[in-house]
Amino acid sequence: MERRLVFDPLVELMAYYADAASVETIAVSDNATIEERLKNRIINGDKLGIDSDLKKALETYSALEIINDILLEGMKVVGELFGSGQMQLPFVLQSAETMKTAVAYLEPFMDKIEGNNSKGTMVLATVKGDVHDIGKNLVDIILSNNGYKVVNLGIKVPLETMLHAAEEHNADAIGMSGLLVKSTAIMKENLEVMQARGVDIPVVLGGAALNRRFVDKDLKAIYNGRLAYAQDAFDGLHFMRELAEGTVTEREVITEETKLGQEAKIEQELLRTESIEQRAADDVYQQVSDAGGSLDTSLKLQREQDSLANFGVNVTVHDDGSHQKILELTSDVDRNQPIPVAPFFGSKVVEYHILDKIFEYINEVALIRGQWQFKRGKRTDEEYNKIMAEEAYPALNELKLRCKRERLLSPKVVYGYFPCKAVGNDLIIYRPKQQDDVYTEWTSVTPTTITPENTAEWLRFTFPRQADGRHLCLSDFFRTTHSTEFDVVAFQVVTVGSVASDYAHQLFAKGDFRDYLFFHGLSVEVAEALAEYWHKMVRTELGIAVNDAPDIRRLFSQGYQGSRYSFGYPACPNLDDQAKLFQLLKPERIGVTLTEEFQLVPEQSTSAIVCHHKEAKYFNVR
Ligand code: B1M
Repeated sequence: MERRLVFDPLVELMAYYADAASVETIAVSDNATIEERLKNRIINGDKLGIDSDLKKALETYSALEIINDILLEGMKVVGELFGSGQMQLPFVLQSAETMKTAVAYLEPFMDKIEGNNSKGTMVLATVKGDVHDIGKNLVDIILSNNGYKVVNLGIKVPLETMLHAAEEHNADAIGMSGLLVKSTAIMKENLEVMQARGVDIPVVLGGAALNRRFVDKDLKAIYNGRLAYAQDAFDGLHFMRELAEGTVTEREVITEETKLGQEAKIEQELLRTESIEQRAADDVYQQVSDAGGSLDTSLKLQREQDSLANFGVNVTVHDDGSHQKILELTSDVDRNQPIPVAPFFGSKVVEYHILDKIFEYINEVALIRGQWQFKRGKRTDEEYNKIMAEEAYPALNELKLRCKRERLLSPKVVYGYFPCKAVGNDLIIYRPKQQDDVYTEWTSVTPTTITPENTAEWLRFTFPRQADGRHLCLSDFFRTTHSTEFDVVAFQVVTVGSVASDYAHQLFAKGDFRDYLFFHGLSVEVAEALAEYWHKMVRTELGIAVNDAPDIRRLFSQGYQGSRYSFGYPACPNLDDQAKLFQLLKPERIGVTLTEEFQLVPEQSTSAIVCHHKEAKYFNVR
């Protein structure tokens, strides 16, 4: 049974992101006072020639007064404009850059006696096992340039390191960030340890896998210290502001009684906003997409269709060859689809240098609206198109040229085709019996010479099955062990190389915040584009690309036969399957390694299992 998209995910996604506007530049008249000029420079992100204005201001004010009373007032306006949806993130970062430039100019004029002038200190880290950097770094940029001291400990940070740093720097709060679902469990674990040790320092938590409900309901119940959920970097700033304003500077002591009262209040609030919160949780889920929304919208569609349909479940008893009776619960997926002929068995490494080809596969919606956060807001089409034409696309075009000129991206692929068969929820991958080096194109077993005699089981994946709906499981898209035919599955790992991660880090370290956001966003979306492009190559080699939608943008919403699933996605959520994929492909050959928490290094890398079956589309096993 083929499932069809009945609406355009791209259009859906554009509507989803169309919720913020951007602000016009504030004109600075020649008669403006020096205070106005400086404040407006911050708001406009105008750092060119700021030294002369600062020099003039120093005739009247001390360096500290300039920072606190003039420049930070400008940043406050920036925060308000962002909060009200009138200013786009890239412009906020440009303001932060200007702030940083100004502070660097003023620093030598500050008395040593003025000591630590910060409004408060946050120890900030991405939690253990998680490599995601950008969200935390945005928090760092916003806080540091609003007068707070940030001790940024980096990624994969164990709790001990955070606590040690908090003590050493006499921190007012700890900020934990994390994008993985697992990271939410690590945050919980951290809070439990802190609670057990009687630590009650205020903590703020952020990251895409979290939601307010989880923090308010589950996490607040286990930690006596002040705890807050931050949806974005400015929420982190508000939290620190509250601390600085004294509402919680004397660490809030929550007695059992007040805690119970607080819980009741939360419960009441949760009940009242049940539907809103549920929607918010769904929203988080909706955002969970590497494909810039196509995954989410496809899933949404699938969910809608599933809720209307009444699917049968097949239960069969069979013998798996070892004379064991297996009770098999399967879906109604057609197991008799023709199997495409693989061009080879085994794996290959490809170094790909034609960036322009990969650029064609960039999902610009995911990049411009998702990564760069240019939002449409209440602007008319005309106004928004103007921003696209004057800001977003020139930035994109310039950056593409820079990437080519300075070789900032180094695309590499390792991929392969493997014989396979399914049994129940397992997918068995076979290898040649008579060939030791399997990390090459196999010679002893080819798609035309394969037999049960010249192959042996190599490894097997066990995928979860949907508890309801169609009862789908990834293994359903392959021939079973009953069949005399071997099926074929492809795997791929792509990267744009550590050169991209290094360059992004350099931009952040230099304080080129806007460029950092732009380049990091582009580099991760190019990794995704390379994955999309390579999936296209795989379909072409399998001879099924004839079913591709002609418009590349339709490919982002699975306008092709089969599917590319990444481990960690809703259909195959077990990230530890990455280890098996590494066994099959040895991606170390293209410089990609796996952390103990199954994260890919360099960051701008992604892996996938590719199914050719017509019914293989995104689904969710939750
Ligand atoms: Co992928 N990825 N990804 N990915 N990716 C996620 C994280 C995922 C949730 C998507 C999904 O399920 N479909 C999922 C993890 C699920 C899980 O845990 N099981 C996932 C997966 C599975 C993977 C791979 C493992 C897939 C695979 O290859 N098998 C793979 C792993 C990569 C690796 O190991 N290096 C992978 C790859 C990739 C790309 C390379 C293609 C790309 C870049 C990844 C990267 O950034 N390093 C990518 C992307 C783009 C995403 C999503 C779509 C977006 C991430 C992002 O860049 N956000 C993501 C899904 C999602 O988040 N919606 C997803 C932009 C960034 C600025 O936001 O960091 O959330 P964020 O920070 C925000 C707020 O959250 C908040 O403020 C920031 C600014 O507003 N915030 C704080 C964050 N921390 C805060 C702290 C605070 C306050 C606010 O105070 C302390």
